[in-house]
Amino acid sequence: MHLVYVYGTLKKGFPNHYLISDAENGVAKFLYEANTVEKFALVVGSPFHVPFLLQNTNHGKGNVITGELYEVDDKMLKTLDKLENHPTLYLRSKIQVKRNTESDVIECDTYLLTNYKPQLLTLPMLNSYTIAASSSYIPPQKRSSNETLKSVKLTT
Ligand code: PCA
Repeated sequence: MHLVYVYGTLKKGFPNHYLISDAENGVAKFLYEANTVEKFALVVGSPFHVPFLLQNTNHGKGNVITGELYEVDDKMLKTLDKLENHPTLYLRSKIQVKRNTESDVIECDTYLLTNYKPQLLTLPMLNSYTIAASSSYIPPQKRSSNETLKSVKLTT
């Protein structure tokens, strides 16, 4: 099993939650709401209003982010990797989270945006992805391929 921290459209009540809650895609068990130990920049970007947790640049920018911790099996991890276009768009990466201020640090996987355009750091930085922010989200099925990539990633 794997521990996966979700902070965006996979959360309960958000547009891609159906993927993590569908047993056809594998097993996922919601554990609890959790906060990142490190501060991160969580921004909504690209023409499709996609939430991105930016890989840390150690500029001391951003916030402790609230999301949800799940325990998932190999099959579900593969489903999530596909949705997140790992490792081309997001990179599944290890981060540390805590259930609350007194609890132990948990190491888990999350999907970070790497090699991103520096302009993303000028966008408003959220503490958590909200329903209001998700109202403008355009799901992958409605985008032409690679447009998200081109708009947020530095070319390699
Ligand atoms: N889904 C993943 C990463 C960004 C997104 O929209 C998540 O909810 O964590």
